[in-house]
Amino acid sequence: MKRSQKITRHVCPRNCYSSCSMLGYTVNGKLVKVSGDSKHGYTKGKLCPKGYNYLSHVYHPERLKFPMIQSRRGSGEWNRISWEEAIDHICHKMIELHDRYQSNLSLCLNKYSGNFGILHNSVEGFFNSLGQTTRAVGSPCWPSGLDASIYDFGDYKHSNPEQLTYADTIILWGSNPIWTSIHSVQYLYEAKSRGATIITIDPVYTASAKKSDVYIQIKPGTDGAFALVLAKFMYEQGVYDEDFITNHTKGFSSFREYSDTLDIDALLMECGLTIDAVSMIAKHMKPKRRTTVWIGFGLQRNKYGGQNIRAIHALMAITGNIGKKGCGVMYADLSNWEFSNRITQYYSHGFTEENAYRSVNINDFAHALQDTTDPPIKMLWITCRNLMTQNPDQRLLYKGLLNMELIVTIDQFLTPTAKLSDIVLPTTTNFEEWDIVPSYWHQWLGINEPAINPYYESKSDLEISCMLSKRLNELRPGFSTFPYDKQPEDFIDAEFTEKLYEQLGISNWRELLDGPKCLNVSDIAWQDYQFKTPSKKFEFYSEVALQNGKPPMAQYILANESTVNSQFLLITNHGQFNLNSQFVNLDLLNREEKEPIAFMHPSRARQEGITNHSYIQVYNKQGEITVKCILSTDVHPAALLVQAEHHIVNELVYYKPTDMGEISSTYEGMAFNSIYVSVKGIKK
Ligand SMILES: Nc1nc2c(c(=O)[nH]1)N[C@H]1C(S)=C(S)[C@@H](COP(=O)(O)OP(=O)(O)OC[C@H]3O[C@@H](n4cnc5c(=O)[nH]c(N)nc54)[C@H](O)[C@@H]3O)O[C@H]1N2
Ligand SMILES: Nc1nc2c(c(=O)[nH]1)N[C@H]1C(S)=C(S)[C@@H](COP(=O)(O)OP(=O)(O)OC[C@H]3O[C@@H](n4cnc5c(=O)[nH]c(N)nc54)[C@H](O)[C@@H]3O)O[C@H]1N2
Ligand code: SF4
Ligand SMILES: [Mo]
Repeated sequence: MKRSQKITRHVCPRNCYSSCSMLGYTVNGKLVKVSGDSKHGYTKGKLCPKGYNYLSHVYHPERLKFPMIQSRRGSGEWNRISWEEAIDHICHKMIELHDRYQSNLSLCLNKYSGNFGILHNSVEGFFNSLGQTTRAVGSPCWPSGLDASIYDFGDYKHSNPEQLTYADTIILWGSNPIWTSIHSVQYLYEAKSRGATIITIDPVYTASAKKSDVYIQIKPGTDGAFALVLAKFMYEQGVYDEDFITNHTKGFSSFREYSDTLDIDALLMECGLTIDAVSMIAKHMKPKRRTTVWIGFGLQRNKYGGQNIRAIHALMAITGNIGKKGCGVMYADLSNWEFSNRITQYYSHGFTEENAYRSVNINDFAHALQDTTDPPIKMLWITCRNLMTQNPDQRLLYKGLLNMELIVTIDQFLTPTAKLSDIVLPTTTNFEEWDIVPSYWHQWLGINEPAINPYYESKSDLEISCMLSKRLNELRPGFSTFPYDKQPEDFIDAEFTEKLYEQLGISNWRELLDGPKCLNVSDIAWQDYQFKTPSKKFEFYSEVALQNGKPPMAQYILANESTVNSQFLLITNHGQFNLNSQFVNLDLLNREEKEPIAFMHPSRARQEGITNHSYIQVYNKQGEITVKCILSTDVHPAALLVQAEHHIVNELVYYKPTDMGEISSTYEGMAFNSIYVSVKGIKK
């Protein structure tokens, strides 16, 4: 037999900073190797351990092969069905619900982080084509920080990550790139080799902190206090950029008045820090030293995350570290992607972008399932989501799912969420489908072309949308306006605008098959000082915030939580070898601790009578879990660290909104890191 082989281009579509370009090597129809694509100027041919293990993901023995139906929800009695049967069953139910309620509002979509490829937005497109449905919207990742950026800068955008190399001081403020954003680490090292100082401010002595020059172990949630102290201190020491403040900011005098009232000692006490930490940072933020601060998402998954970020922004504005080479705030950037979003715009039945769905809060989904009425939610479409590991209020969520009339989950694996569904549809990976995947961190765009045939009977989210639309229209003409006769390439065609082509320097998206392309946009964010706020300036004082019922300026509310002494703040960080609930089924090398571990500071363990490596019960009003406890000074005494990849941790987490997020994401973020727990030792 003639040996056939080919090399194809791919992008990793995970909810990850890197959006790596990859090459797939296929021999006789089987993917045999995955490598990084050296034509990608940011990821430069390197992948993370998950990326290098994609073969094990694609051919994982537990991958779903066929559509399946469960005889009773949660029974585990699954039967294989054909796609025709599955789609028919689903469509009949949709029509029945429509006729019962005279609308499609009892049908709810919950989609998030599984795959960020643009063709996956076909799911939203299909739902928009039905008239009004119900939709889980918002984001667990970053809403508070996005809104803080909108209040202060008018938009969220940052410099090309390469600019990190020109910084003299880099502050990793609640970010752990060595684990969650590995490709930016090259720039940190490059900066370091040029003499830069790297400072980490984090309640946990993370892998990134360990490689930094200065580490400040801050009490969780108190970053705003620390940033305000720094801002006040710097100003009083004469370290401020008068030109920037005078010409490009609004509300500085109000901010100064507020900062005059601040008691440095009280605020430092709140952070668990001394003036030494302030002087140390101040030393590295002297005039002419270019400072970049990288604000991580973990910091703002906090009750006051948005305010805390506004305080950090204020510090950077006072010191003039904005709009210049090697300076600025790194957080997120989606400002330059000029896609048409055509794939989502199949609105019908008189509905438009403004009213195409009834929204419920993705972070408070358990309550939404319980409380939504008129009509209630009866059917759930879950795609790119693993609710039963990732969401708060697990018990209520479980109850809510049991109350549904039909749950359909689309996934590659029989996840805990899929196990609670009636129908599970197997879906393709990024080696089996077309797609385009932009990044929220860098400006490179890559493409996915199919390397291999879909795994057994898997189909892409796009194909499933088309099948649904076709069958619905057969059963009830006009039910869906989502086009079902187009090819994936047609949808890609429609996504590219002239502006996007121009910025990428290509005339057809197929040129991406020769290698990823980079947007031709300014490397330095806000270099023109044309901020997008109402005043066109950086706003220390934001009227918009005031109108939205928020403090107009970065503020820190002292003793904002009444803490019972024996409680801990539960910190759930993102792991190195997983991506949320994905990849935990891979046996990755060096994965030391599979068993869930709680890390506790020895001083607290002494108080609680807990010994190293013993088992403890962690509990609160929400639930309880049993975990092994390891004593470590790596974690702040106020905190108990259980990595988020240990999914049982969400049994302790209840919905708690952050302070911002409505502008960027419709709803506030989720304060995953502001949950209190107690512990007790157990014998095991
Ligand atoms: N305690 C705690 N909980 C957290 C967090 C935390 O910090 N602490 N972080 C939160 C954050 S930031 C996030 S983003 C959420 C993530 O929560 P989710 O969005 O629910 O999680 P993921 O695990 O990223 O992906 C969900 C599913 O998508 C599937 N999938 C992958 N590719 C595809 C595809 O192409 N099509 C379909 N249909 N499915 C696909 C995966 O197999 C996986 O089962 O978790 C949140 N939960
Ligand atoms: N390897 C890997 N990469 C990922 C993910 C993953 O699960 N694994 N998830 C992806 C997703 S969905 C997201 S949203 C991002 C998340 O990316 P990150 O924001 O980097 O993730 P976290 O680990 O949640 O938080 C980062 C740091 O914030 C610190 N932190 C928590 N609370 C506070 C606080 O109050 N103050 C300060 N100063 N620091 C605090 C934590 O200790 C942690 O070290 O990463 C993406 N990339
Ligand atoms: S998970 Fe992130 S770093 Fe790893 S291959 Fe995918 S995009 Fe790259
Ligand atoms: Mo996230």
